[in-house]
Amino acid sequence: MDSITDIVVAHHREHFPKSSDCAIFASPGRINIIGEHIDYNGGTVFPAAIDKHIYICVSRNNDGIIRFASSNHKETGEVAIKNLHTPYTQEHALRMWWVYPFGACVLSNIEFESGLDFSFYSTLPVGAGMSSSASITVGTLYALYSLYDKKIKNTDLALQAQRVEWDFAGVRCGIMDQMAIINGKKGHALMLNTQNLECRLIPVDTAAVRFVLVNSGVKHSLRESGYNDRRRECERALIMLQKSGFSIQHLCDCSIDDLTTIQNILPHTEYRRAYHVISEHHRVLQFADEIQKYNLSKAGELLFKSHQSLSAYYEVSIPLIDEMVEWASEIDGVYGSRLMGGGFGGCTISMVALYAVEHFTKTIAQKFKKKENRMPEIYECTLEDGTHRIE
Ligand code: GAF
Repeated sequence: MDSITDIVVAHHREHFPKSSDCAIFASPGRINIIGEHIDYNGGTVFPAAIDKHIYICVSRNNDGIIRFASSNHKETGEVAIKNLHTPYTQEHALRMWWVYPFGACVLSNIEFESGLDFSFYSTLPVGAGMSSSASITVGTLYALYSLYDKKIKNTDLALQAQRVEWDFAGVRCGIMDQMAIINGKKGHALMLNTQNLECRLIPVDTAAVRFVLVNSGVKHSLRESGYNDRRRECERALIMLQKSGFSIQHLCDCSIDDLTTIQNILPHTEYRRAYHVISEHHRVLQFADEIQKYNLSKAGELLFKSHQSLSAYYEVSIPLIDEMVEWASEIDGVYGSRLMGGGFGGCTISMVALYAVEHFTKTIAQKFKKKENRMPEIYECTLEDGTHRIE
């Protein structure tokens, strides 16, 4: 069987037959075990990099052009280096899949002395909530800095990748995905404080549990979903609380005990959003505690609670995902399950005892097929290293 490097190079040569001296990088997707929609509210989150990747192959050309090709898209992209910073090019790129690597080339501020041919070969599903956009952006930046021999701290690279989402894709995402993708470590999750960007690596006992994702098949795109709306609602809630005397900088600075007072201050919608954010932050800290004490059942319960809150208070779930979580809760050996990522579609994440993974997969697939008349994609994930060079 061909190695992944052979496959990636063959794919590159299909698009760029004259290429030589390819450099290859692997950029993982991420799961978020718990801590949803709190990375832009000053919360601590609990994500991990996984074993599904976007492989980035890059070679130099003498044409003064940067080209992009992908195993996921038929159309390719190209931009002359001299036009990289022109508003017209940026406007055009906005509508293309390659807006992310293009934005990375622009924001890296590298002075390109030759053209580059990029190809992306993906084992990471797009639009399933595993953060393919952060993976391709972080991966492209990493490849650029590596090729040009420039040093950059992981945190600065993650912030630059976040900027690409904000300025080029128009999504005001938090920093969780980029930080998880660049800082991931095999067998570990990250406890990431999104206020000071400190990361603690927490070992996860992979001999006892697996994280299994079930894709609802309902395409989630942060560009089109209510993600920015939720962010605005949280900002409004924060300003209202500050005006009524709370000396806080982020919603997550409130404690769970503040919720009673907050209910009397905020209007209905803003209260519900704040309720989710503040209670979710509390759950992350409890989860970290329980998982380190190997209290898997207690840790798992927090995942179910997280889902209830995402569905009822943050209103980012959809009926199919609510049902998928319900099915998971009825299966023996499932510690917890919830919607993962931005929401409005995408995946569920379930924490499943190792012995029960096969049974879980079969049962969920049957129920899903019966309901939707199609088979779901199911991904068992291991926790892996962050973006790195493989050749
Ligand atoms: C998406 C965003 F990109 C993250 O920053 C985060 O807010 C997540 O949705 C929700 O927790 O993945």
